[in-house]
Amino acid sequence: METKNNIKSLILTLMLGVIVTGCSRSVADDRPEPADPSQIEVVGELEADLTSPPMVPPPVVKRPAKKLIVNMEVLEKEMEMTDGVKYIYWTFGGSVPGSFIRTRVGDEVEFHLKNHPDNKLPHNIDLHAVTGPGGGATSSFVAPGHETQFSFKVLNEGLYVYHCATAPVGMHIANGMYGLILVEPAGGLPPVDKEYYIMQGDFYTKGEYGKRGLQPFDMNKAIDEKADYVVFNGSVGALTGDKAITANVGETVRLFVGNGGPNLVSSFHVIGEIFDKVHIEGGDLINENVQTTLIPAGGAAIVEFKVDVPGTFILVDHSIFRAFNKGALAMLNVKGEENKVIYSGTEQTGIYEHEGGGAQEMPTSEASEKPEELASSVKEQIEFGKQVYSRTCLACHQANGEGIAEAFPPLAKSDYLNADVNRAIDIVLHGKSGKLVVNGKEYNSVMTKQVLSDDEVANVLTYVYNSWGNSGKVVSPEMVRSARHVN
Ligand code: HEC
Ligand SMILES: [Cu+2]
Repeated sequence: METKNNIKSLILTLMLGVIVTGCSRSVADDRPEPADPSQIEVVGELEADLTSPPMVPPPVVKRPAKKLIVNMEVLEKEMEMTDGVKYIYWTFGGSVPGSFIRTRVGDEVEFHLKNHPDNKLPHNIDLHAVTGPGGGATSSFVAPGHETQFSFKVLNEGLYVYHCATAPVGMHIANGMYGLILVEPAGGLPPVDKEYYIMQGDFYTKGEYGKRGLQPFDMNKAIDEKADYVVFNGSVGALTGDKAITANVGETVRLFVGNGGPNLVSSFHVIGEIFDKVHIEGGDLINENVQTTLIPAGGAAIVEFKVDVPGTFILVDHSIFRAFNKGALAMLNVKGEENKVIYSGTEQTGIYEHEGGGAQEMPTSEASEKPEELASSVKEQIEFGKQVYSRTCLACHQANGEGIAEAFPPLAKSDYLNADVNRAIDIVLHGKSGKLVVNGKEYNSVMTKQVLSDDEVANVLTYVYNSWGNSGKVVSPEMVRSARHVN
């Protein structure tokens, strides 16, 4: 009896021991964190993985709060605003927007801000995710060749803008000094298939949109809020063509969208998609089934949607002249099976002919008045022509000259184009409407008259004729001049 009881209690003790140790181990891992984020203890240290746009670092998922070391370097560097236009950008980490920082609630961020020795100006950083004076700006002022360090506890989840706050603040922001910092909740955001980083910004240059050369910042235009460029990710076409973001049919896409300003608010919209969810202003409140979300200057939003059909989806600021005339246009390419239940191709053509079908004129510009750099060789004609093409024709005839089925005829290997050079000149000068057949396919639409100088027309057509398997014809400004005088 005694022994039996002893054995029984021994077994009980052993079992209890197993249960208790088992429990205590899982308690250490899954113990609920204090509700007050300032009380969350950090476990170990981690160097933050920073990414340049449109990529974002991997999700935090279940990692505990840590001491997170952020190493960020300010770089002043020349980059392209659009074909043929250069600009001296001031950047956090070498890109516009700056490197993406991904944290979680409770992290203790140790921020190291370096100012590269080749830079010309002092800078600092104000992170909207920081609770503290100047969002860090008062502690991070740093001269070229120096490094500064400050720490903050991450208290509020959400998507936040960071920017330089060195005087003149507007100028530092206008030159590209902004980016996003994401604070995930404990356990992370719900998983999705694709995540991207997009940020709008407005730019002010001495020369108007497309004016070639290195363009300096224009303070007066910035004060008047008259932007020459409104772009996603720092330049015209940063996310179009080969650089478009991508997804597959059936996937859920999450966009971290910020607006650096300095001046303009963004009416962010994706043509042909509806946002299933929007974290309004980057916070906790989720709105559903949204067409266009307003993103203030110095604000952000997280938008999520499932892509159901293949195609190219155009991301725009729906203040629409900014999209089609100032650069605020990006692309999402979705690949996969069509779904005719959701969307079934062309059912009617000619919908763009609502203005009577006649060739319409583009509003006049000073294009013909401004002095222009003349091409001195065919090679230069092609080079300059490519720039005209990117600014003027690409939106319709596409980067590869293949056009868009049913809407815009191809210029690549176009039998129509190659058959008659004078007719092509005439089309660019005077526009074209009515039926025409290109490579066996009929088009019945309208191309507006293009307001270009004789040299620009000569260059763009020479570029077109010398690209994508076309005949290699050279169009001279004289040919354009005589065609202009016929009409
Ligand atoms: C707003 C959209 C749009 C723009 C911008 C545009 N085109 Fe077109 N283009 C069209 C359409 C539409 C047609 C067919 C018109 C019709 O159906 O009568 C066309 C036809 C043509 C044709 C004859 C058909 C062919 O494929 O060979 C040529 C050549 C041409 N465009 C060249 C240009 C060049 C060069 C530019 C830039 C300087 C340009 N287009 C800008 C829409 C555009
Ligand atoms: Cu700065």
